[in-house]
Amino acid sequence: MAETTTIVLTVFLIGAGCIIAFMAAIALSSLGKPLPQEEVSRMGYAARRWWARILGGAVVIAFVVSVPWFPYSRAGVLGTEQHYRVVAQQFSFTLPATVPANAPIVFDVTANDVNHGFGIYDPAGKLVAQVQAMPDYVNHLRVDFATPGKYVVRCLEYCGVAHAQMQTSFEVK
Ligand SMILES: [Cu+2]
Repeated sequence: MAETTTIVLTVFLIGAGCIIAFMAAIALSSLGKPLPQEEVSRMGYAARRWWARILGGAVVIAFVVSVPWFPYSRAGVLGTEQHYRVVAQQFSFTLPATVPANAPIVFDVTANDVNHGFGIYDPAGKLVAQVQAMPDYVNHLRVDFATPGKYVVRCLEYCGVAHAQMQTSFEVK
């Protein structure tokens, strides 16, 4: 605890020192006669031009660097997945008892009465995927379960008095 306090105090003092030094530098730089307005405008436009170039460059670099992570290369497996129908209704889910692990699958999610939420929790209790379950509409939720085990499904949208009890599970193997 004492160590944390020391770290926080050190970070605060260094940060405060930097801010004070920055303010002092600005105060010192503004000593003397004020600059003419044209000069201030010229400097302002120059700073803005450089800011636009730096930001524009950063956007282009971020775009180029992130190209390998675009999802288009994975489009090849689309259409080959197994589809599983999920129907939500007050206050239960109708869904398959088991789904395969390590294979891309698609849940076709709909509802019989009102809007529900279809939330999938992995064996460790972490939310891994979720989509809305709506009447007269099918949402396609694409998942690929790497870990076999028991997955809990919970309704994630308030749907009536027993909403809090609306949960079930399925097996991934
Ligand atoms: Cu609900």
